[in-house]
Amino acid sequence: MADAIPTLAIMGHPNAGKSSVVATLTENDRIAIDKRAGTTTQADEFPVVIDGERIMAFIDTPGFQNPSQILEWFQTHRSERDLARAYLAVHGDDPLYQHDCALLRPVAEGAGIILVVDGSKRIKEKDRIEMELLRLTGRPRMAILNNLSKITKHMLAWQDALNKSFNAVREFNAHRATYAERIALLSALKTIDQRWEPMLDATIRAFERDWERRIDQSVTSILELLRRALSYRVTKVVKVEDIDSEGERERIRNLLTDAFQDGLRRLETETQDQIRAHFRHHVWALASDSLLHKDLFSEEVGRALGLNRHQLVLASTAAGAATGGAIDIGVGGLSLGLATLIGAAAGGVLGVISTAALAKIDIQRTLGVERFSIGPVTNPRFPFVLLDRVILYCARAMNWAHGRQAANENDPNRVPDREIKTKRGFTEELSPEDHKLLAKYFSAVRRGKGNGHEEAVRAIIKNILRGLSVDEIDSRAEL
Ligand SMILES: Nc1nc2c(ncn2[C@@H]2O[C@H](COP(=O)(O)OP(=O)(O)O)[C@@H](O)[C@H]2O)c(=O)[nH]1
Ligand SMILES: [Mg+2]
Repeated sequence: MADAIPTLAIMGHPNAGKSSVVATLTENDRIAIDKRAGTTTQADEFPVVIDGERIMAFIDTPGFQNPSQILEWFQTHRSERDLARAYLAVHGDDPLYQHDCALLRPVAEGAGIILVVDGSKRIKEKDRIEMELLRLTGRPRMAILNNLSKITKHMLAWQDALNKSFNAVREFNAHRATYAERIALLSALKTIDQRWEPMLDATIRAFERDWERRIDQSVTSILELLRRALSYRVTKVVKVEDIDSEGERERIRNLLTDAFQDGLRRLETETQDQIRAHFRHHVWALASDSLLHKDLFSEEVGRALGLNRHQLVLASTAAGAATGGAIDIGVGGLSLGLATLIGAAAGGVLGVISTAALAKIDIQRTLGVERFSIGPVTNPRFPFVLLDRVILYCARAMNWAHGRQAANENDPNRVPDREIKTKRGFTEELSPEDHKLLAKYFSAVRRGKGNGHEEAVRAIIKNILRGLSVDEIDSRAEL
């Protein structure tokens, strides 16, 4: 088994965070994790699958029940070459030893060992027993310090104790580990068994390729969102006799504006679903004050994201796009072939920062009906806000550890999140040239074009996404 792909048995106390570590390393947020001890009752194998191929496996174990009993046996049978295998050969069929055997079986079959400890707790006698018995197995073994709370005063003692019995000791937080930290952990596994080196190198390369591909897929989803959102229109046709007053027209205009905004919200949600799938997330918890919780057209979102006014004017002017504000209302009577444009109005507003409408509403009369239509988006700020928010969503998808699942975020003892560098818009930090390029692209896309700038825009967005998963994200926001 272990000859085929690197296989590691995750061991440790119940509630040390074993299942969480496995969930994070295998990016599987459907692994059962529970506050109550004993959620994991048998050894389950969780493979890492890339391109349909199993490239390594982690075995989530239930944790030790009688470590002193196993240690005693190991100590009196030291002459055995392979203690785990010998233990199973003797006790394998005895129902009394079922639990210990289930625990040791993967090791007996050749798996390496990862011991997970909660570094925030004091080391107890039971821990020393576990360390010693794992040392006696003679297997390649690494220890992971998974700090479950803010308490760090025991960490040094753990480091000392673990260093004596393990080939490698690493801090790894199952709730906060980033992509880079996962790769670093896999790299460190190479040092505990040289025979795994080629396999793990291949595994790491596969991970890196896969990560790059997810970024590409996400950029594709984002470009698709921009294309769809910026060319989006809503039309409503009403019989002339049903419109008996200007008040009725006003009502229809409002309905149309609502439908338009709902449509844009829906496009955003669909894109978010795609991005979440690219990064293999099914569950997570958002902090209640997250910008991702806020309405796309809300004041907070409008204020926090997108370009500042100065940048926007520069970019829009260069792109030859309307800077908003000016909307020709009341060009009544303009003839459009058979149809007559009988009115135009501003539809929707974007946050507090924008004085410009989101889009223009036209009303045309033809053959006994009035055709109300809204869109595409004319507000020059909106695409930057939309882009920033979908990037923020990517940051969340890329940096949320799968082992965290939808953990209770209100625990006062929990380690605070690192903050993201850019609390405000990501696009705001781009160069004026990039702003112009984006503005040109947005204005072309509005007219159903935009292919000419697409490659350059793809490169800009890709570069931003790459920057979201840097090695040291020491300032990460509550996303
Ligand atoms: N705050 C925090 N909680 C964690 C972390 N790792 C695990 N937990 C929590 O500790 C509890 C036990 O975790 P679990 O992975 O099921 O432990 P297992 O019994 O060793 O498999 C769960 O409530 C987890 O959410 C961590 O890194 N940080
Ligand atoms: Mg478990």
